[in-house]
Amino acid sequence: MPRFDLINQNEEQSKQEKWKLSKKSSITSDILNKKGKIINGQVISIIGKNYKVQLEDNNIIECRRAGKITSSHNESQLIATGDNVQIEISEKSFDLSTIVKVEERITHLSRNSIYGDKEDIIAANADKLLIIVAAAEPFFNRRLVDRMLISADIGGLESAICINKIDLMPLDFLQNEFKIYESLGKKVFYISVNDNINITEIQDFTQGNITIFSGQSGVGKSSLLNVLYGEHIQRIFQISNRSGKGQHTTSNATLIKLNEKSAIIDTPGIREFGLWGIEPQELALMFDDFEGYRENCKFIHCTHIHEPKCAVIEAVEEGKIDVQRYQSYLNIFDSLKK
Ligand SMILES: Nc1nc2c(ncn2[C@@H]2O[C@H](COP(=O)(O)OP(=O)(O)O)[C@@H](O)[C@H]2O)c(=O)[nH]1
Ligand SMILES: [Mg+2]
Ligand SMILES: [Zn+2]
Repeated sequence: MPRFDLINQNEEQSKQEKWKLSKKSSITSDILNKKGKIINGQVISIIGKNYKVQLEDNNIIECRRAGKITSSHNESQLIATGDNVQIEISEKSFDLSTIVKVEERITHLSRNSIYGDKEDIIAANADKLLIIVAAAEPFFNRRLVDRMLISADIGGLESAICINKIDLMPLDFLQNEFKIYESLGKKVFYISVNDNINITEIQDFTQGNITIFSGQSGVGKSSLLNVLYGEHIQRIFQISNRSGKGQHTTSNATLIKLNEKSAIIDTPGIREFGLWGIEPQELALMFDDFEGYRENCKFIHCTHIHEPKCAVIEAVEEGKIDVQRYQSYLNIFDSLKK
């Protein structure tokens, strides 16, 4: 199977080695000339109060935020994985370098924090969200898929669905379950990591952009990343996960740069996905399949839940709107009221 160009990552590691050495010896690299200067980078992971930042030259440094920081984001969501930042390289030691500015986010994937009613930015500045589910073990949860699709729309991300473990279920059953998403213009990939089916489609999808991989635990996310990008990257994951253990992190998404243009953002297994950034009365507008009906309800402020002469409910009853999509609507509407 063809692999992504991992040379950068290798280079980066050896650069880091050199760099460590440079603290002890007189070996110099480009970065050494940058002490005291401001340079651009991207946050690749957050470990407690520390941020791993990949600099323009691909060096990775671990740093803290400056006491005074320029940003348009609020305090609780000041810095997220994927953020483009400016770093002031410390005169004394690279580890004392600080983030002095966070650039405006182009896109974001966020949810309602599991720690209370606030926004949890999972990742910033990705292009795409790949929602990974399993045909079985665990059986896919379409409620979760619908939530994630909406979250991608809110945050400005292109989204697609990847169904793994198709070796465990009849394909026509799966296609029947997911054809609604194809009719909504979403790409739906049917893959099996175990049987090596359609893996290259995922590779093509991720090529040339930043893609967030997200899904419940057990769906085969690690297996997929492993066949796609090799054990090499897996190792990087494990290292960054290990160092993050036992620390309180609001987001431990990890950005892995594959080449100049492509990166993957790996996210921890998702159990719940509360939506953030949407009001209950806006929700129906996020369901493209309700279009053509939601405008025709008797009441202008129809919530499509209990009102008489609701064109959406009628369409559900007539089988014109997928009943499971409507269930997701009810389910999300209810969660947004709280
Ligand atoms: N039958 C089947 N099992 C798979 C497939 N892909 C992964 N698995 C298995 O699913 C389990 C969970 O996989 P893992 O990659 O750890 O899932 P993650 O929690 O999403 O990272 C492992 O036992 C894998 O061997 C597949 O295509 N078919
Ligand atoms: Mg895993
Ligand atoms: Zn209605």
